[in-house]
Amino acid sequence: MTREVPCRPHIPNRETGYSSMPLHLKILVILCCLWPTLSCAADNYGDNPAALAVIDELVAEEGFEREALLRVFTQAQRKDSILEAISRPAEKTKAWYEYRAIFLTEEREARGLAFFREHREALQRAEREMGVPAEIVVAIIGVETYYGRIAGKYRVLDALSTLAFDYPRRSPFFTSELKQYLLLTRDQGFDPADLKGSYAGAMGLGQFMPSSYRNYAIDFDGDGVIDIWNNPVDAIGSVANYFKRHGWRSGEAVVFAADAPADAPAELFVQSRADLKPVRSVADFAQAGVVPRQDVDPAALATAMQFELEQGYEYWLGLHNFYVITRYNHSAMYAMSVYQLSQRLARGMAG
Ligand SMILES: [Ca+2]
Repeated sequence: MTREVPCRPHIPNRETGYSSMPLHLKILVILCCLWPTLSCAADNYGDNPAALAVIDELVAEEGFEREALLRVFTQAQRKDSILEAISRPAEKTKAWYEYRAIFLTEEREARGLAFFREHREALQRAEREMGVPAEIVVAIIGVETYYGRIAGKYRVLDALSTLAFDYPRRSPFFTSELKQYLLLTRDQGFDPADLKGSYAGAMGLGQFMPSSYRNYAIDFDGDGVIDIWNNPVDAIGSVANYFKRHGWRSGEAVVFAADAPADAPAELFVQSRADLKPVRSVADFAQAGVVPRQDVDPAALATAMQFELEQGYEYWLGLHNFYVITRYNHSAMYAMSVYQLSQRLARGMAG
């Protein structure tokens, strides 16, 4: 890197020159002149052309101070570990019986009940005000971060800068998230170099990306700051608000077990994230052989799912609220894990 940082030792009288300076000032001068070399050796984004373009945009469009942003990007570090994590070959897609074994454990249930007891007031208030059941909010936080225990160890600034500027395939997405991040830290008075998250920049107990934070995170304890990292009350309110804003319908069912013939055509079932939206009626599915085991409004729109067990399959019909869970993470198995964990938690909460 060729960035030049001016050497600015505090020399009271420049005329006296270096040789007549006291020893402690000489040391200061040497350290001060050495510092740019040391900081240039670190792989930061202070003079990266794409970062400078982001700075130009934020100055022009959002009224940021250029110098302040330059200081931020000088602290932003490229991390190879982040590029390795995001480029890791996708694991073999897990079958449902393997996937659920990760999330539906006695320990995750027990810790979820402990989280519920500790934050009962906020969870019940969120349920009253936003119509989203406590057990759904707890299950999301449990699946995302094990109730805040695994919320990410990367600096969000490093994660988003590395992916915006050194991961071309998804550069537009992460550049946009980086700008949202700089806006949210300015709005909330956070130091952008401080906050931690996942290698992809997902933050706090509920793993919000910066754009989700700006759109859906709320100050649920009323202290004037939206802290989804260290304040479980804000995290709970924010997850509930995310569900409310994505159309959760209070009191409605989520998913029903169904029966289907072993030779049912694969096209009936969710195959990819593009198929998650319910567009076909329960009656229509019943006619095609996917029959709910309980009474369900035949006019309700649903998606049919076929989940692989160690032997054979199980079948489900997901309704609108199931679709809302997939807005958090666009995967049917994710939504089913959250739902089934929530049902275990609900039994424990009632007991
Ligand atoms: Ca707060």
